[in-house]
Amino acid sequence: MCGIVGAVTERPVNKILIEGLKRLEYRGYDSAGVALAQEGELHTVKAVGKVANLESKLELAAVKGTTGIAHTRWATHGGVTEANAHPHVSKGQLALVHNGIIENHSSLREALKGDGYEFVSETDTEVMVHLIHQLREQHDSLLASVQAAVKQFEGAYGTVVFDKANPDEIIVARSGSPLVIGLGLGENFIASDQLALLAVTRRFIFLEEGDVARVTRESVEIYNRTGERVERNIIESTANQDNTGKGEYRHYMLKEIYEQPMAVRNTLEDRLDGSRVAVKAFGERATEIFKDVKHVQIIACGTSYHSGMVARYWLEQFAGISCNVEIASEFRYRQSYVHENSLLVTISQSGETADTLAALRLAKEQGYMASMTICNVASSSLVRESDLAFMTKAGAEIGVASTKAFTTQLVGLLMLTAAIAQEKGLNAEHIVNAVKSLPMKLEEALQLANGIETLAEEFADKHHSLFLGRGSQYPIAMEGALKLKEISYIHAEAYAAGELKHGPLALIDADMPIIVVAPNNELLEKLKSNVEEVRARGGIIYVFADKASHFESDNTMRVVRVNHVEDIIAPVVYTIPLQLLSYYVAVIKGTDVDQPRNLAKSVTVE
Ligand code: HGA
Repeated sequence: MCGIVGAVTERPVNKILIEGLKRLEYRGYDSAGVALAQEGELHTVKAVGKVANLESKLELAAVKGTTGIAHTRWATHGGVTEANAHPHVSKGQLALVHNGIIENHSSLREALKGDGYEFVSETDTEVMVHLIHQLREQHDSLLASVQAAVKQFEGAYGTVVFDKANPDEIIVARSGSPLVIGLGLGENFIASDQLALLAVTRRFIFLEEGDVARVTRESVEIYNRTGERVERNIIESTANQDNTGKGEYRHYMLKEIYEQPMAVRNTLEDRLDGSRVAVKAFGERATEIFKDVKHVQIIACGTSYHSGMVARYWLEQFAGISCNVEIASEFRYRQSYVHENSLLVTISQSGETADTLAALRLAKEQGYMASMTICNVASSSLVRESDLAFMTKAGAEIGVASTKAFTTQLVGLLMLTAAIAQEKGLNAEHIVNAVKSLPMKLEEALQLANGIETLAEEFADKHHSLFLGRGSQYPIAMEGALKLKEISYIHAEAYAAGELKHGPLALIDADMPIIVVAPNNELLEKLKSNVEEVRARGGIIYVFADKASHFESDNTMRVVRVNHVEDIIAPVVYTIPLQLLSYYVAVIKGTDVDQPRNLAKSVTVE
């Protein structure tokens, strides 16, 4: 979500800030801005749209500074306008950027207005800078006024602020939104993600919840939520900064679809030991935890939630263990029942998903036997705060619509199923053997691309669509529908095929394409009956079916034949044609495939 970059150096920071914002830009933003301190003056430059717009304006403005903060915004409060873009300024003195939501902004705003503060934006953020400014008069340092201000903020924030009168220091505070300090030589940096700073440093301090820090060129002082001075570990980053090119591909999303066989191969590497899963891939305590676990509670959002839903079928069938799956934003606000010896599993590409992280923190107080995360970013909050972690090795995913992160999450969940089965003395060899064939099966599925591209033309003028699946393919139908709506803006819903007659059948007509995921398994005959129910009502059907499943193309049905795969890995393989379908429909419709409207990657607000 919002990207933050800050720098306190002896050299001009413009390039560092813009370069940092660009590294985060792929996640999808709506506006951007910088504030620079130069010879006692505070300069802010803002622009709606891409970072390149800000870059041009900044060049024209010809302002420079050796201390500066910058921000890319994904609006939560207030429209996409220059006035609402960050940084926000108080009395021409303090400049502040913020990631998160201040929930009590209305009451703070009223009080501050009463005290004579003038508001120029509709954002929740603006109250922060005015309150810090007001408290500055009662405290002897900016640090102390930020420490006092955060006590009044309800909600979530990663925030960075400086005073033009003392540009040698930047104050940062974190609660609910990530912030990292990058350490240089005689210069220091701040960002919402280490990716923004890889061009300037590899040494990072990840702030913890409630931390407030004072960052100068020479020093970093960190105070915890009770105001005590604390030391935090310095982490040497191994993150890769140069996999951001599109190569021969027209879009990142297409590149990432094609990277899936490799991403799965990387995710499996060193994690298998003959026909067993190497349980240590989950962490030191995995064997002990998996032996005792009696229930798995999965928590996730969006695409990750769909991978969790597939895992429920796997865990109950192959590991003989009960499993619930819940959307994080629901789980965190209800009183749920904690089963005996229950393992909490969170799933998130970025490891910073605000709702999922909040759910993990809540669950820690509720008596789960242990927590585990399936995640793609080793330095993320979810990984740091969980007892166990299985790292997917998808590599950087740039397209906002998730592809390779999803399929590698599925691999992680298959490995979890096998590992728990193994530790409970069940035979998991068939799972491991099937998993080993996945990269090849994914390569085969990618060969369907040309046929799907042609098929996609029939969707270009459609406004609604329905995806159907049964069993573990039902969540794959949900993921297919999500992908289509995310990038082509066609309304898409998914149903378990058996549910059709309970309502959605009323929607069927020739303008509503029905996409069916039909591997050759014991549910195929049931699924065929559901397909006939649609045909009888004039629906046009697009079936992704096993070669041996005897669906035939005719004027009401288009069949895409998928090579036979073992049922256990079929959800992973059938994901590929659905991703390709969404991609080609979006290309035909001319949408912004990699940065679809209104969406952002790494969802750090709730
Ligand atoms: N609430 C602030 C910041 C939004 C944000 O963090 N997005 O990721 C605003 O709307 O400006």
